Order: sequence, then structure tokens, then C-alpha cells
Amino acid sequence: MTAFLQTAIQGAVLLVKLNRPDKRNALNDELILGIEALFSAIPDGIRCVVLRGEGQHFSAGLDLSALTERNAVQGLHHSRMWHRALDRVQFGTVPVIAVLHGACVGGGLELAAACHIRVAEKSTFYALPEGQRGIFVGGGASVRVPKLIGLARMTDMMLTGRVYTADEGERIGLAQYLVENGEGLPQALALAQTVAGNTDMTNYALMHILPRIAESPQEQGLLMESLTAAIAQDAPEAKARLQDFLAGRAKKVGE
Ligand code: 1HE
Repeated sequence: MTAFLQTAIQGAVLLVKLNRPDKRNALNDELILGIEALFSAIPDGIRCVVLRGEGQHFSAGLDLSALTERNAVQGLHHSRMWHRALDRVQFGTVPVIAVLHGACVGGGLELAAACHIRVAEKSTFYALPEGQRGIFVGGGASVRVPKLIGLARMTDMMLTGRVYTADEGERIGLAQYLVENGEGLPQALALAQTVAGNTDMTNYALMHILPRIAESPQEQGLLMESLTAAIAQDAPEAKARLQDFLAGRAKKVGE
């Protein structure tokens, strides 16, 4: 595996760190291919991933140094490589929680948007500088970012270079959690414990079925929902959890 990615296992959680701090975790091909390989082969026993960045920033996005050498067709293949890699993050085998701090810009935001939960520390800032650099997003932002914040906000970010602060980012939907600096990892690990404790079917449905339902016409979406609900409730572990609640052994909502 590339030295630009560091991994550690903590129980059922795989900790993954972007490890290129001298370049602000700029994402070169080695890193993107490393992400694709890692998320294609999550070890057995891992039930959740926590992804973060070494140094002062989550990621400065695409490594711009390689960009000047590519022609159009090479650029097309490069963008498709990013799509493959970030699809492995979004549609892999386990949910992924990103811990954001400092810059979460360009391709860094594209990577974060492929994760299932984003925990942002107060130092986080978000931007899509592609517009100002004369290029276009190529790592999936045009599909994933409008789903988080809406088309109008993404258009504004790219037309004007607008930078959103951590507080604003949480308000508009770039992150689901906002925490003090240094609290991102503990918060993500606590969430990861909960996620890891879900049934396999629940996590699979949330990662793979819900996004497809959300993009379906109503009739197909509702049918897929019913099928998913029927399969989920049929599982013995689901029945056991319901019995636990009825017998007063399970937590109430909010406990
Ligand atoms: C880089 C990159 C990079 C830093 N590619 N080398 N992304 C951007 O347009 C963001 C560009 N980066 C920045 O605006 C700033 O670096 C930060 C705000 C993220 C951080 O600032 P700072 O002061 O902490 O660091 P720095 O001094 O700017 O950078 C430190 C080193 O990292 C420096 O190299 P050095 O050899 O002079 O030490 C920088 O050149 C290098 N560096 N960011 C290459 N991005 C799939 S399509 C996605 C398209 C995009 O992502 S476009 C957006 C790219």
C-alpha cells in the first residue's frame, strides 16, 4: 500500500489517514489508486471506516502539479479513475465516516462527499476552487455535492470561489456534525461504534439501497422500500432486537 495512506485497526473500526501533510494531502494518482485498492478490500471483521487527514488540513484536493501534462482524453480517463475510486468509498462494504479539519477543498470535498457521515472540526473550510482555476470538478462533485447542499449553492461556490466556514457548512448540509478542534476523531469513533453495532442488512440498505431509492421515480422507490423493509424485518437479528425492546432490554430513543 502507498505510504500516502496510513491504516490502523481499532476493534471493528478501520482508521485511515491521508498521509501527505507536506502537500496538504493533495490527491495524486498514487493516493487515489491507493484509496480504490483499500476500499475494494476492507478486511474481514471491519464494520466501519473513519477517514481523516494528517497535518493541518483534510485535503487540498487534486494534486495540481500533474494536471498541466494531461490532454483531453487523458483527463477523461483520469476523472473516471477518480469516479471508480470514490465509488468504492461510497458503495463499498462498510460505512465511512470522514473527520474534516482545515481545507476540505476541490477533490478533498469530493472525497468527503463520497463518505456517509462527515464530522467537521471548527477549523474546517470548504471550497471548489476549480472554477477559479479554469477547470471543472472531475471527482464526482457535480453529482454528490448538489445532493448535499443543492445546485444553486454549488454553482455559486464554483462561479465565485465562495468559501464556506465550518459553521456554515454544517448549516447547509456539508457536514452532519460540527465539533471543537481536536474533537473530530473521538466523535467519529463514538459514531463508528454505533454504526458498527447495526445489523448488516441495515448498513447495506443505507449504503446501497437508500441512495438508489432516493433517485427513483416514486412508484419504483416505494416498491424497493417495501422489499427492503420485508427482507430486513425477516432477519433473526432484527427479530431479536425487536424482542429486546419489547422486553425493556433495549435503549429507548434518545437514551
Ligand atoms: C499543493 C496543493 C495541490 C497545496 N496540488 N500541491 N486545490 C486547490 O486549488 C487548493 C490549493 N491549495 C491551497 O489553496 C492551499 O495549499 C491550502 C489552503 C489548501 C493550504 O494552505 P497552506 O498555506 O497551509 O499550504 P501551502 O503553503 O499553500 O502549501 C504547502 C505545499 O503544498 C506547497 O508546496 P511546496 O513544495 O511549496 O511546499 C503547495 O504547492 C502544496 N500544495 N495544495 C499540489 N492542490 C478530480 S478533479 C478535482 C479538482 C480539484 O481538486 S481542483 C482544486 C485543487
